Amino acid sequence: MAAHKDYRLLCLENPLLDIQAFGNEDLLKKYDLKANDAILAEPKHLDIYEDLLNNYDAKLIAGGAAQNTARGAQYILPDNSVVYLGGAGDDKYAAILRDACKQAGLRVEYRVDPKIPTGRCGVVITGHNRSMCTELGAANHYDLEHLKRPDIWALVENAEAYYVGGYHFTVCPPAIMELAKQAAEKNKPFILSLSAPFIAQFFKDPLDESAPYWDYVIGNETEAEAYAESHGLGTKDVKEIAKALANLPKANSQRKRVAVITQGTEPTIVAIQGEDQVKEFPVHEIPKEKINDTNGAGDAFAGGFCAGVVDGRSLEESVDMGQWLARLSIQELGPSYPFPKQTYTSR
Ligand code: 26A
Repeated sequence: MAAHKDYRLLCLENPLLDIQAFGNEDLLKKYDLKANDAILAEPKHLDIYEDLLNNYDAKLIAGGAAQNTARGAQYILPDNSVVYLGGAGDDKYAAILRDACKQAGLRVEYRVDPKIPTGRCGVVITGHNRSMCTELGAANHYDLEHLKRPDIWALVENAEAYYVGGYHFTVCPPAIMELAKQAAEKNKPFILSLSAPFIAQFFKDPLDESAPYWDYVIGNETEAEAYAESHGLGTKDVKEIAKALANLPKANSQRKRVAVITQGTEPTIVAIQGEDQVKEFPVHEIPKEKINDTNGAGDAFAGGFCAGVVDGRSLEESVDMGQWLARLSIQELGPSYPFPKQTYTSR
C-alpha cells in the first residue's frame, strides 16, 4: 500500500458494551422484544442486563455499531488509520471497551463523563436473529463541545473520510451535521449508516437534514423498507428504494451519491446517483453451521466497505471487502474479527 497519513477515517457514534447471550422465546417474551430488532431500552427492559448476566451466561463484548465498523476498517487498513469518537463513562465497562479497541489498533477519543455509566446493549441471540436493547448511558451525552475541542477538531480536519452511525441521531445531530458540512466543504466522502428501522421512523427530521450530505448511504433491507415507509415512497422494492436514496438532492455535486443495501445472504444492492441500472453483488455464502451469530454483521460490512473507500478501491472491490469482513465476523462471537488477522486479497 502507498504511503499515507494517519487517521484518514474518522467515525462517530455510541460506544456500548454488548451483554450478549444465547436466549429463547420466553426471554424475548418476558421483555417484550422482537427476535430481530434494535431498540432503546424503556423502564420495562432495564432488568434484562442482570438477567442475561446471571441466568444466561452472557458475555461482555465490545459493541456500539460504528465502533464495530471502526474496528473493522482498522482491521483491514494500515496501522493508525482509524479514529473513533463517542461518549463513555469512567468505569469497568469503559475499560473493557478501551482495551478491545486498543487490541484492534483503533484510536478512541471518548468524551468521558465520570458521573454516568458507560452505555450497554443487551443482545439476545435466537438462531440467526439478534435482538438488541440499548441503554445509552454516557453515550447519550456526546456533545458538540467535545467535537470542537481543538485537539479533536484537528483530527476532524486531518481525516479524509467520515463515517457516522445513524444511531447517533438519537444523541447529537449537531455533531453529525458538523462532520457532514466539513465533508462537503472539503470534498471528502461522508458515509452514513441507516443503523436501524427506528431511526428512519422516529428520527426522520434530523436524518433528512443530513441527507444532502450523504456521499454513501449504507443500510440493510429492513432499514431501507422503514425509510421507504416513513418517507411515503410507496414501494417495498429494495432496488427502487436504493435508487430513491441515491437520487435525493445532494449538497456536494463533485461526488455522485452511492446507496448500498445489504440483504443478509441475498445479493447486495448498489444504486448510483443518475444511473438507471442498479448493481447486484451476490454474497459468498458460508455453511450455516459455521455461523456463530449475526450480531455486528452489518457493521462489519460497513467496516470493510469504508476501508475500500478510504483506500481508493473501486466500488466493486469495496463491496467485496465489506462482504468479506462480514463473513469473517459472523463466524466470531458478537461483533468481533478473527485473530490472528486474516488478509484481504483482491479477487
Ligand atoms: C442508540 N442505539 C440503539 C444504538 C445501538 C447500537 N449502537 C449504537 N447505538 N443499539 C445497538 N447497537 C450496537 O449494534 C451492534 C450490532 O450491529 C450493539 O452494541 C451491537 O454491537
